[in-house]
Formats: sequence, C-alpha cells, structure tokens
Amino acid sequence: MQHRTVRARLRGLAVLAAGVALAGTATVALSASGQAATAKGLPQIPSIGDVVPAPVSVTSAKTPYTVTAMTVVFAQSGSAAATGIANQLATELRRTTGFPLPVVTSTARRGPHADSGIAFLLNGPASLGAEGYQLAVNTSGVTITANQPEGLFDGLQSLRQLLPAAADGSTRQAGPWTVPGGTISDQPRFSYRGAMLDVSRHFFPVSVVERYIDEISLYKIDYLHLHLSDDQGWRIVINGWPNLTTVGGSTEVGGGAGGYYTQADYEAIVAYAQSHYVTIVPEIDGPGHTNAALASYADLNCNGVAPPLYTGTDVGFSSFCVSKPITYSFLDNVISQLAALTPGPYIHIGGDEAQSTSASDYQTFEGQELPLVSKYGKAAMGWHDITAVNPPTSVVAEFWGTTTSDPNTAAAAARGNKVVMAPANKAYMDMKYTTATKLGQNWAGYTEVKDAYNWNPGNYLQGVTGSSVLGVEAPLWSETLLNIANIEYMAFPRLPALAELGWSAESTHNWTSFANRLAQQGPRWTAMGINFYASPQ
Ligand code: TNX
Repeated sequence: MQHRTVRARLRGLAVLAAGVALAGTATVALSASGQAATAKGLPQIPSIGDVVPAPVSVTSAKTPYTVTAMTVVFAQSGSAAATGIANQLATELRRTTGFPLPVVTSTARRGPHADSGIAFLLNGPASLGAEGYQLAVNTSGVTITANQPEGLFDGLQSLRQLLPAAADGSTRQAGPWTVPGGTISDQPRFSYRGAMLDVSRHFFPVSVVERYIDEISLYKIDYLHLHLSDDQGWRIVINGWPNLTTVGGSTEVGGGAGGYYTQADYEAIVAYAQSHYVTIVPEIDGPGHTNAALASYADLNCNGVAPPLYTGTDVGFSSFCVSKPITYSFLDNVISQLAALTPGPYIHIGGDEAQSTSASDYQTFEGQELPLVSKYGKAAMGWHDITAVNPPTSVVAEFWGTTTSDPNTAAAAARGNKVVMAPANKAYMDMKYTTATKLGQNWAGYTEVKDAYNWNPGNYLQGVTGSSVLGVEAPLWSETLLNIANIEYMAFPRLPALAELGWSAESTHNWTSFANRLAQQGPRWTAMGINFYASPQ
C-alpha cells in the first residue's frame, strides 16, 4: 500500500482495549508495550474469529504462531498466482518486521517442516468454491488453503487482520508478531460484493482509485464500479470522440479542473484491481446524467446546440437525443471500446433519474442500448429504474431506492433478473452519519454504522429474495468529496459493514459482535493512515 503514515501505536491499543470483548477465548495477552503477557486485565490479542467480515466457522485453540526472523513463506508449487499472493504478504511484513521472509515453493515444506512457516496452498476441498479458504494456525505455522487464487487472497486478508495492527504500518515496528491459534473455514454468502466510486462529480487520479482498491479489498470486496460519466464530467478517453474528455472532462462540481483517464490509465486501474482480485465495472450513464457528453458534441443534442458545461449538483435535467441515429453510433463506439478494455463481465449503463426523457423515449433508448452491450460480449447492469422496460433476464438491476417495496424490481426478479442491493438509506456511503457530519448529503437520511449494518440484503426488498439477490454494493457519490481523505472518512467504518453483509453468513449477523470486531480495525486504519469517522457506536 502507498501513502501510509504511522500514528501512535499506543493510541491504537487504547482503542483496542476499549473495543474488544472477545467472542472466543484468547490464550495470549499483550501488554500496551506489545510484550506477551498472561496477567489478567491487560488488553488481549484478538481470537482467531475476530475478523471482518465474520467468517462462516471458527475454532479457537491455544496454539498461537509467532512470525520470526526464521519464518519462511511457502507458495503452491507451480502457481504464479499463489506466489504473487505470498509475495504480497512477505512484502508487507518485511517492511514492518524487518525479517527476510523468503518466499519459496510449497514442495520445500515437508518432513519435520511440514506445517512450518506461512503457506498458501491450492489443495483445499472443492466445497470451498471459488472464493472460499481455510486458515489453520498452530505453533509451527499458518496454512491457508483454497481451490482458487481468489480464495488464497481472501485468506490473506483474514491473516492480515489477525496479525498485530503494527504489521499494517509503513515502517519497522516492534513485535512480537503473534497470530492467534485455531482454524477458520470461510466462504462468501454473495458473489457480488461491490463498492462504487463516482469519479465524475469530482475527478480522482489513478493513484486515489488504486488506494481505494487497496482499502476495499481488505474487506473482501470483489467489484469496483466506476461511475465514469455524468452531467459534470466525462472521465475516459473514447477514440474518435476527443471532445468528450478535452471538453467534457475539463471541469467538475464547483468548477475545478476535472480530469480524465487515458485508456492506458484505465488499463492500469483494471490491472491493479486484478492483482487485488477486484473486477472493474465501468459505468457510462444514460439517457440522463449526460450533460458532459452533450456539451462536448452539439450533434448529440436534438436541437443541435451544445449546452454549457455544468458544475452544480442538480440531477434530472439532461437527456441524450433518443430519436437521432448518431446517439446509437456514438454509444456503439463507447461500449465497444469499454468492453475491449474491461475483462470483467459487466458494463453498467446507468439509466437512473431520466427525468428529462419521456417514458416512451426511455423505453426506445434502452431497447437500442441494451443490445449493444450484448453485441460486445458483456452483460448489462443498470440502476433499478431500468426494470421499467422489462429488460432481458441477463440484465442486472442495482436497487438504490429508499423503500422496501418496488413493484418493477420485484417483477424483474420474478422474471429472472438478478438484483444488486444498494438501498440509498443503508448502503450509500455519501449519506451523512449524523447531523454533525460536514461531508456528504442527507436526502436519504442519516446513516450511522448501525444503520448501515442492520438490514438483510437477502430479504430487504419485497419479492427480491433468495437467488434473485446477486449481492450488495456501497456507492460513494462525490458531489461533496474532494480527495482520498474525504473518501475514506465516508467509507470507513461503513464500507466494512456493507462488506460483512455481502460476505458473512446470515447466521453470523450480530451487531454486538460486529461492533467489537470493527473496533479492532481502528488501530489498523490508523497504522495505514486511513482517515475514518470514529463512530461513538
Ligand atoms: C442519486 S442514486 C443519484 C446520483 C447522486 C446521488 C447522491 C442514483 C442512481 N443517482 O446521481 O449522485 O443520488 O446521493
């Protein structure tokens, strides 16, 4: 990770001491100076179950493992992906421990060393699925097993949380580097666990997007939806349409300079995301939220006149010209280029708040655009407004409403469409926490951490249950957000709440347990230099 700063570890431990109410029995305690201790009353290291999102099943044991200067990291023989994941851990731990931590092939882990060191192995049972993993800690070592590299990466995220928070710092720290003993067996409830970043209202450079990828992947988020266009800015180069970025990308909310990604920038984001097992979902919104494109090309407007660029925060005033053929040749170019640059399965086509497009024009528009997405080999996602047009069942609807009933979305689910749950009053990370929150908006209400956590995505929207729910997403709209510190303040600690709803089994849902495990994340965020809202909850 980049840009880390280390703040007082003692302050972190104080938060830890205040926040921890151990679910299991911890067997080793740490004093505030970080020394192993057994005396009562001292803050204890976490038990192996103290992970966010909560694992499916956990067994605690009195067998902690301590990483030392002798520790070797083993990677599944013949797997470049497993080696990459082993290197991620080794690189991270070398920085803070100063230990050599060589990464070697798993065939070297045999004889008396058969369970020594830290191993990433791809021989887990098939029942773990693509993303599941098992993590076992005994006094000789740590073993993470999975079927697929994604599972190893998810297991690595759990292991990182089980190491002392100082391991997440940017400079050498004092140990000991002890991991609590026992086993975890874990796999996700939903396959789609998303975050969304609005890079249109305010533009964020590649480095900010990459840092956000670092942060979301800590909590096993596996999709990042990028809102690449809106009234205030068009943020990706489309060959053949240069004004989109030179004009449409030249400003943002408040009139700042805006910016845009070259296609090489976008490819760098995609590759960075892939190395974190995150799939990018690019969104080009339409027919509404399109002023930046309309300002870039007069021909895209029904009256042939380009409107001025827009730097305010109103919604619902712009529309593509539904009756002009150029609208669809333009979108064909956009979607074909985005599809070619995007290895993931989805292209998001927006479709929300088309208040300046008549219902019949909206129907015509979506009827023309949806086939373009399949023409280029992708599945379309759209905001749930799109369910009004009876879209093909391959289309995924993203529910952003504030009610628990939406007849169009329920009807789409009944026809077979999948739904991603992002209810604005629960999952929108740009809603203020309380009336005192300076950043953000409040049109969907105030969302404290408990509000973000206490709902069930599998049973929230009437008629949208069971296999209709593909997963969850945490949208972060950026009308009021200027930089990474602003982004982090709104996402932490609510993003981990949403991540737990997406990953953890419904049977583990428990506010008290979550709040206790969440409190232990604070010192990690401090060590990583992540700005967060210190919720009194
Ligand atoms: C609604 S939700 C929007 C966005 C705004 C957001 C602000 C949705 C699909 N559209 O255009 O940025 O509210 O919270």
